[in-house]
Amino acid sequence: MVGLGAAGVLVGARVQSTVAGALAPVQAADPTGLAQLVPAAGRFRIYSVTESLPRRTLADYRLRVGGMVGTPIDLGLADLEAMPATNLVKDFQCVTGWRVSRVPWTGVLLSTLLERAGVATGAKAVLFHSFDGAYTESLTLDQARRPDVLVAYQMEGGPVSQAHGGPVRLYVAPMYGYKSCKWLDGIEVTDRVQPGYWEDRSYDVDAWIGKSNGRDDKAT
Ligand SMILES: Nc1nc2c(c(=O)[nH]1)N[C@H]1C(S)=C(S)[C@@H](COP(=O)(O)O)O[C@H]1N2
Ligand SMILES: [Mo]
Repeated sequence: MVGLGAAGVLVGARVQSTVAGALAPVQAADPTGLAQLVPAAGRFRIYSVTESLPRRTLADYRLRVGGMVGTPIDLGLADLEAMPATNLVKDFQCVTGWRVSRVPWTGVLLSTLLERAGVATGAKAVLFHSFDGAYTESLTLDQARRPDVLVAYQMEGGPVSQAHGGPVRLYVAPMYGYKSCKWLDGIEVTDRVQPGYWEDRSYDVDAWIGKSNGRDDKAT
């Protein structure tokens, strides 16, 4: 692959590891003690580019949709849950090679939120903000309106856990995992695509699974 390669993600991400209860590295990397939550990660690996896993209580959680929109909106988790829900069962694949097949996801289509806020003329893209204070991601408006791009509040049959980016994370089914911004608290409509955290570190902005990052036939 091009750029940093897999090691770039693993080292840069201060990876909190995981498969099948391999907890030692997680505890070592987690001064907050929140790593206890990680066994629930199951087949996933838990990533955070920050030192600890950020937390929002359900009562405190807000998702803001703003930028180039007609009507900025500000939603709590209950507001999201009251909107039409979409269920998807789809794979999750990290650019470093691990893949979790047939994951159930539930949430609100990003397109529904954009429609509700009203995208302004001249807008071209969407920038996602995380309440970890460090991670961002982006999509073109066309990508953002796809029927397999979800603002997810459930995965694997339960609430999105804190470790997986709860209470709300993005899920961009056709792209590598780094597009699926965890701890999502802001959706900003913009006039251009702004490269996100890993894209500033050499990963492709268009992160189509199997067709980006120079790994067309290496994605497994
Ligand atoms: N805020 C934030 N979102 C993030 C990341 C991160 O480090 N911070 N890592 C990304 C990467 S590279 C992957 S593969 C997935 C991992 O999701 P998981 O931790 O739920 O397995 O989250 C993505 N979203
Ligand atoms: Mo990833």
